Amino acid sequence: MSASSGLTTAFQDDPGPLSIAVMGPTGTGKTSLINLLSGSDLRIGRDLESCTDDVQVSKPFDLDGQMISLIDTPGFDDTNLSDAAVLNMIAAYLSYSYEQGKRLAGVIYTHRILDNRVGGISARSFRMFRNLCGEASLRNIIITTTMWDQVEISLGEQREKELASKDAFFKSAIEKGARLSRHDNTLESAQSIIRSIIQNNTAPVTLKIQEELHNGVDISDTQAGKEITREIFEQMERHRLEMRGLLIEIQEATRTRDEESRKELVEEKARIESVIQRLHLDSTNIVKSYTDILLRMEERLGVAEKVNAAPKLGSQSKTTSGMGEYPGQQTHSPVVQAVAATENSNAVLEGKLAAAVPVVGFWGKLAVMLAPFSLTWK
Ligand SMILES: Nc1nc2c(ncn2[C@@H]2O[C@H](COP(=O)(O)OP(=O)(O)OP(=O)(O)O)[C@@H](O)[C@H]2O)c(=O)[nH]1
Ligand SMILES: [Mg+2]
Repeated sequence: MSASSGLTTAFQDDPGPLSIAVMGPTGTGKTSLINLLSGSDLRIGRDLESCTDDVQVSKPFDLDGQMISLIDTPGFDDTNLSDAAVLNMIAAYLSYSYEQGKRLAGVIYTHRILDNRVGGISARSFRMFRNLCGEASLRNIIITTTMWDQVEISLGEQREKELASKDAFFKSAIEKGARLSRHDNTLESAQSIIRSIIQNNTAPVTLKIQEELHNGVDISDTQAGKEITREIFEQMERHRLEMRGLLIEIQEATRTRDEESRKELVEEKARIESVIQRLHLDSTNIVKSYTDILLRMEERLGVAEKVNAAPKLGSQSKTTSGMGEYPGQQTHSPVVQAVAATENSNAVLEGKLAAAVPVVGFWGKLAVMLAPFSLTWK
């Protein structure tokens, strides 16, 4: 039996490339892994700034005779985007592709083995990931620790053991079928992650959020949406308590005429006030953005219709536009471009566009509206 027949067994009814989503906190190497495997040129991060700010799809690549494409996502602890915006983007893509009949072969969750403590951010990101994926999909999930080329192997192994054995980290996910793998920045380790997803699964996976949105649940009522709201309220409550303490300190500084301290405290109060305001906006954004996305979608669909109406340049040829011109190469590619270019089986959902997450019925409607564009989400 050839390698390719082994790989395709589970998915042979689907002639397109297999889709695998890559998620995880910012800076954990998602885009680098995708570029390494696919030969794509998606932008990777420098310093501590978050990089990927929209959902983007790699150009398809061949592994053991099976075409695969990888879906890159922004991390939940993004420095520029709120968690709600990130959820909106990921959910919109997942819901949209699901309605187009595309199914995921699996999901890779990345975590830096370099981090000697798994802080609140990593834990929160993984919690969000669990809520997004649900329990039933865990067998299709590979938790990949990255950057093994930067850590002493014994130290890495010690951390890996901890990650796999502590309830706060990956233990319960592993017990329910998720698997751990390592990536040391080599093509070999990257390919073995993909092989283990494909060879170990017998069916494609539907993530919890895809199921929820498909069944008409509002984004804010999905498990992941509720988790985001809960976290936002928790943060707001913490800041409100801080604020109360500050007010008492300001009163005290005023009473003792300590002008310097009073000034500093007032500045701190203003900072916390703006954080609370931002969190409040985040909490309402999930629902409010429905109207925004509807308007912007309609605008873009108008353009897409024009694209569709125009004579198709070699539209039936899947190759003429060339692998090098896939939309994922463009920053902030509009969905219209993705629609127009999907004959080449790649697509990017513009982050800002997808940031407004819809009620499911909208996506159903959108799927119908876009049907004439023969979208092929791979
Ligand atoms: N040494 C080493 N560096 C890596 C590895 N993977 C990624 N990096 C570096 O880590 C930084 C972040 O990588 P990205 O691929 O942009 O990470 P990301 O998860 O896509 O980050 P966001 O897009 O911000 O969510 C870059 O400077 C990469 O060069 C790895 O396996 N080994
Ligand atoms: Mg990235």
